[in-house]
Amino acid sequence: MKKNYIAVAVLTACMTMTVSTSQAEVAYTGAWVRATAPNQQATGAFMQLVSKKDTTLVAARSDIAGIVEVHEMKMENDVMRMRAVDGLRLPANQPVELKSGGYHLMLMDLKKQLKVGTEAQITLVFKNADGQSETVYVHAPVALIKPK
Ligand SMILES: [Cu+2]
Repeated sequence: MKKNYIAVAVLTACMTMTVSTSQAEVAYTGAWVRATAPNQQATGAFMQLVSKKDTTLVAARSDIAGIVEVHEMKMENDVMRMRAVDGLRLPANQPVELKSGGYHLMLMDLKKQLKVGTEAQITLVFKNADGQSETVYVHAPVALIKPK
């Protein structure tokens, strides 16, 4: 009797794992957050995102920042400008790079200094064309330059 119970528990665990794997459409690699000086209010977060299906990054948040926005950096009349974009589209299977000088996540209203060697957590919310949303929890090391 006890043996059966364990078998069922293992089976249930496997099923749960299968379900969550099949739902994961978005993956990230190479995430990092730029370290800050004391009292610095904002910094950037960078990574590569790829989705199995067309989807859009619709929201981002983090415990360490009051506001997290998707920014685009562009040269305009010889001046580098940043502006917030409403949603970042991820076409199926096409990696999108969030990097210095291009798209990036802007962490503003920082609640603490981000020190090298620590880790920042950022939550990303995606919505695909079918209206399904997916939440991705990003663990990003804090560094001065892009880690290798
Ligand atoms: Cu920015």
